[in-house]
Amino acid sequence: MPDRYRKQLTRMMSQHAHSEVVGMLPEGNWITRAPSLRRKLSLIAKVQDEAGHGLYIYCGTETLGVDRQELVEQLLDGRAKYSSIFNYPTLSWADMGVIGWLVDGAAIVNQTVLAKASYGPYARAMVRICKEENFHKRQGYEICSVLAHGTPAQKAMVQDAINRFWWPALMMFGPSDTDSPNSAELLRWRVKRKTNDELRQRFINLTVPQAIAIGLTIPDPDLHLNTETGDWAFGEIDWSEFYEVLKGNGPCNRERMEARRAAHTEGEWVRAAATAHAEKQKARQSTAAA
Ligand code: BYC
Repeated sequence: MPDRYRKQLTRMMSQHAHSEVVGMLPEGNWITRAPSLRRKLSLIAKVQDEAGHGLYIYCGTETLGVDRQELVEQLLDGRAKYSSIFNYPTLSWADMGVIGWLVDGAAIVNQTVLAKASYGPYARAMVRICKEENFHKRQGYEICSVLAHGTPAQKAMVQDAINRFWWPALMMFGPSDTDSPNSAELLRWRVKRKTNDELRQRFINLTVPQAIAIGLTIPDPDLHLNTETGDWAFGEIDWSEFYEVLKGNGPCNRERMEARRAAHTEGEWVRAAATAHAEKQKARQSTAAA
């Protein structure tokens, strides 16, 4: 395997795994405040799924000969990135709907293509992850639809959530193609099969009609259908905000990293117990084999 291929995959897959794990925090914040038992069950299941996604992808990176502990340390000491979207706060229950609809929706658009990536362990993880993300997206859209057809206050709450999450969701696809240093190499190796801008446009084309269907407004005065191409043309993305979030200056970067570090420290005994158990099993197996 070429060294650069291994390096690029390790970078991308580890960032992806970290995103799934950090991505549990904004939604975990609402589990105790879900408005009904049914909503609480779905939200718990969704957050648990995200943990599972992180684990599948960390396992995938191990097939590249990378130590998972090293990757986790890179996240905890700030050397590794995770998706910018998770540095925004979740201020209302409607945010749970909008995250499922827009954030998982964006993830599906990106990951359906990654399911055809040239590296088998990553591609195969994406197949299962996309199936689960589909459930997440539907439950999110259903929450939005119920609120959009609810009282004026509920409708205002879900509109406010879209207003806050729309632009950060578009930023999930990464910088525009002219400013994406990794794309050319990843496309050449067929890890990526579509560019950042192509996937962003696909997401917008899919999502705008969904917003219209439930009577919600996309917060972009420049949004209009280009009848020649069939694409929804959209306004300028504020890339300075994107790069500030990447530098650690988003609204919740510090809080997210503090939460991850605390969870890592508090989970030390679990890792020690699991290691001791694995060693015992190994010793038992070698005694039985002797
Ligand atoms: N946030 O050259 P580029 C989920 C970085 S979780 C932060 O275009 P590339 C979910 C990029 O890493 C979904 N950083 O990069 C979980 C690079 O930095 P380095 C997460 C970003 O790799 C819980 C630099 O900017 N999905 O679904 O060609 C609840 C230049 O960019 C971002 C994945 O991770 C960003 N948004 O393309 C709900 C998918 N964008 O490493 C949902 C897998 C860019 O050179 N990853 N950067 O220092 C990918 O598809 C690609 O890595 C990206 C970026 C499209 C994200």
